[in-house]
Amino acid sequence: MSTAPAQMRIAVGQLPRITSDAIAYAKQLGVSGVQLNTPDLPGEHRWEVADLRALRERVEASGLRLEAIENLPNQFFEHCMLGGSRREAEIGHVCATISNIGHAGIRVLGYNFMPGSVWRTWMRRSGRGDALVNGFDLAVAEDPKRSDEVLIARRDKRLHDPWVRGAHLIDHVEISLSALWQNYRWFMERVVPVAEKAGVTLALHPDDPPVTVLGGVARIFSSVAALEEAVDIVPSDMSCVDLCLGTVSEMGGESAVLQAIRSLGPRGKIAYVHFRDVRGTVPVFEECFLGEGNFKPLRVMRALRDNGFTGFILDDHAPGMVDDSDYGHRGRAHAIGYLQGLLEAVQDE
Ligand SMILES: [Mn+2]
Repeated sequence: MSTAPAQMRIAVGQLPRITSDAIAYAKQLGVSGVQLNTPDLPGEHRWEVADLRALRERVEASGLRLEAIENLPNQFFEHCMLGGSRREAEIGHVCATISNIGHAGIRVLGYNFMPGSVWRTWMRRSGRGDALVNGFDLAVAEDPKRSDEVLIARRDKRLHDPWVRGAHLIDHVEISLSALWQNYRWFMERVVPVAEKAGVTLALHPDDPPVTVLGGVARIFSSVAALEEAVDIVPSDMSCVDLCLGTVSEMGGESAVLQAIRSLGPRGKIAYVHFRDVRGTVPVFEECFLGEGNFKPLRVMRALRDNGFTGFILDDHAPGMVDDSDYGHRGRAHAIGYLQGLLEAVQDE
């Protein structure tokens, strides 16, 4: 296992599995690493060290670095989030999984604490030059007559399409902000000591969209202040954020993005960065190409450099271009190239 280079770098990410094509794509783009999102591994309740180690070894055999795994399957910890009857059993499996990730030589686990998941109210609207972009309008999300227009991300390998249509399809659970904060504290009190022992950095993704409730389910990480509170709830060097610039831009545009970097960066609390942007802020926003959103990408890359960030950066998502794949190879290649140019520029200044 190699140690992480202590400087900003780019990774290809949000891959569901390591294939020869995924490795070739990353190598063709000239990045140094890859990140996997909810990898397709055996296990209904937890992941085992042999499977995790095989992932890392396959990536490293190609000369790349496995930077992080992002997201455990929702069913691994949904009772932990909601305070359900199975949470004691789940937390044992989650702690074992974090320990196994460390034993496998993987140093970062991205996670979220969003029982209500990611919501959008359109997926394929015309962006620049008719590129396909998704977006969100709170008025649609809150209108029971328009619940068919809502699309909710489901990280469930049994589903072919990760987006499920219909706000009315979510389970009829309701949870308040204060109960969710209590559950988050309960969760962190148990996982942080395990992460410390395992040498695994936990990286919290903010709630996307960043609104305080959707469908009766609270969303606690919807502001920069909430992210600051999260990393201190159980103080530890291993408790950090996956700073999704797109989500923070949805909160408050460039000023929110710069505020988050200036507050969390110097404390070493930004484990890695999702570098994407939107136009508009809640209640209405739409994803877009870098350079046409709320923030100036060069200004933000400089802020990352100047505030002590030394982790990896990925594109997260990108608009769908002509003849693009489901993964978005074309839109992502544009974003990665854009980021590589910015990074070279700010590292040379
Ligand atoms: Mn993100």
